[in-house]
Amino acid sequence: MKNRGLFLSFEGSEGCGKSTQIASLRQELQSSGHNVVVLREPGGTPLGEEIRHLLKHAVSGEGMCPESELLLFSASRAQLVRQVIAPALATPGTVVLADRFVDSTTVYQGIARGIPADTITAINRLATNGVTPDTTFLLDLDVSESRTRLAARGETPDRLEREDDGFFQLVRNGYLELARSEPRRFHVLDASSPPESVQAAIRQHLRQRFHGLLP
Ligand code: Z5A
Repeated sequence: MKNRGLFLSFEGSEGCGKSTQIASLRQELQSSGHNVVVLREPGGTPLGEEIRHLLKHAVSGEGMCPESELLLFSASRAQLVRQVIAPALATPGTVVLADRFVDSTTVYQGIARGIPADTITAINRLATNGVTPDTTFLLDLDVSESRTRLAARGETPDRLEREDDGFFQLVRNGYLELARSEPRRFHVLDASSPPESVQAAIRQHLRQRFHGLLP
């Protein structure tokens, strides 16, 4: 492992299994003696959690324009990077597991909402302050399976979950395109296979890429 912490992010469409995989990886890393920090976006700080509410559930968020949405996701991230992620990565042996990071903005606000790429790049740079995941796992899932998993929860869909299938197809294609453009950082997994198979593929990749991280 390197002379600083390790940053792993998990991306994909709704219900693709990020939280499930992060929970099991967290346990395994802790059992191997690592200090593990688990985060979600938007959120992960007191300010970020309030922004999360505005973005997902608040009545005042209905009708939000794409530019406000971009800036709110990015404000949450700017705070998270400076308050939590950068300090955690300054400690060797720490592993940060992020349930979504900057690639979500590139795909949802950039590709799916259609905000120009140069604007997205500039805002992403400001928010992340140059902090980039060492590896990003993309859990690829088709739109109908994603819908089925969300429906099985029986919860009222939030503002973003109410977008139509066309929006989520753009999200899926956008992620796959982004992964193709950064093959060294992204590792794409078939999220429709059983959780244990996804878990095994994640472990195998981490063992190959980061010697000594897992037994
Ligand atoms: N968003 C954005 O637009 N821009 C940004 O910059 C950021 C985010 C950061 C955040 O939603 C929303 O914000 C999201 C993107 C947008 N919007 N949408 N739509 P969130 O944080 O509330 O939720 P999420 O990240 O979209 O996903 P999730 O609901 O938390 O799901 P998940 O963590 O990926 O999946 P899970 O909870 O582990 O699993 C879902 C279900 O599937 C559960 O019942 C599991 O038991 C089951 N599961 C898990 N794995 C499997 C496998 N392998 N097979 C079968 N069933 C499985």
